[in-house]
Amino acid sequence: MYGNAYVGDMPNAVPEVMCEDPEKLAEFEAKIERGEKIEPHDWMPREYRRQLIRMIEQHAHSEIIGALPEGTWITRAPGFKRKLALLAKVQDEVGHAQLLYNAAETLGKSREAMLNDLISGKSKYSNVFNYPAPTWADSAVIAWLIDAGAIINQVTNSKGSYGPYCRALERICQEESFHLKYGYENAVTLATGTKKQRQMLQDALNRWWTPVMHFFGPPDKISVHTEKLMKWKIKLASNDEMRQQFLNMYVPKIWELGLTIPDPALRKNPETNTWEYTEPDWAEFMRVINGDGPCNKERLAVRNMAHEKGKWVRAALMKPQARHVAPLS
Ligand code: BYC
Repeated sequence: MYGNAYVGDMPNAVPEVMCEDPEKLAEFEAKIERGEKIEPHDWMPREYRRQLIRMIEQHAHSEIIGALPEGTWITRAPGFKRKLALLAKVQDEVGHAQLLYNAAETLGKSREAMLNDLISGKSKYSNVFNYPAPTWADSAVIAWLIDAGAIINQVTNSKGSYGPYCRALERICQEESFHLKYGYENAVTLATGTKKQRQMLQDALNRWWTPVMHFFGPPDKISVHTEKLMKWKIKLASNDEMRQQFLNMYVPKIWELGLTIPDPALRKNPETNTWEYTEPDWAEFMRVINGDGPCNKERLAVRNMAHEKGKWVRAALMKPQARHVAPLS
């Protein structure tokens, strides 16, 4: 089934991809099959372009909005070294957004339009950043487990078909690896600390488990875009495959720290070699990604404020004289 891009609004409307020049489409798909990259100047189906813009834009928004929950801990980080590390991490995340907006722009949507769609609530961004980070342990869990999930997703998709997105992902993954180590170190410090610190970490894990399970997207059987994205190698693994990979790699590490995962049904089935778990509440997921999570309004209000306050900077940078380099005296 070809997702939701249809030409015309009649009941017998045809999927847009079927209106493409069949020869060009076949050539395009053969190129992807051979493992070659599609570059911005290459011919591509409108639906491929639309899907890439949607996904890369959402990813870019997730990076700038994702800087907010951890960003609130910069002024309160315990100790100077952690403050420096967190500052660098948050700065990296904003830099990732920059790389991703650049990649999305190669497909023809302007940065201004993307930012407007974020602020107006038209575009989505990752569910996880609509939850609060009330303790230092929450920032540790974000940096460890959310970044771990992001690495699984991004390393996989960096082998994809669209050149600019893949190159951005490769660079991003290198930085995310540092974030993961930083998050893990913070988690280990809390797990091996006082009883109060261990409890703080456990409470944070309890809060984040459901959002982390949601992070990889809805189950394959109800995912809207996976089939098409995988056919065109925009996505190299399905949502459930990535969730399984995360569980395989991180459940043992979480248990190793003496933490309890808040899902009594979680176990690896030795016969199927897959993890069984209680389905996280998908109704909650839908509410959160559609604007009704605990922090959606707050996140967009902060983003809007930053956008407004930065107006004069953008205007100054766009002035022709701002582009001249001052002569050396
Ligand atoms: N959150 O058909 P499906 C980071 C939406 S940031 C919100 O399965 P798809 C970090 C989906 O968009 C890294 N929405 O979708 C930053 C679709 O809605 P629309 C974030 C979600 O695209 C700062 C609908 O549900 N990573 O690491 O095949 C600090 C149906 O879903 C989510 C990326 O953005 C979600 N979790 O697969 C720390 C990776 N999941 O658009 C860390 C790039 C699904 O039809 N994105 N939806 O209205 C992807 O890989 C894919 O888009 C997904 C979803 C796997 C997320």
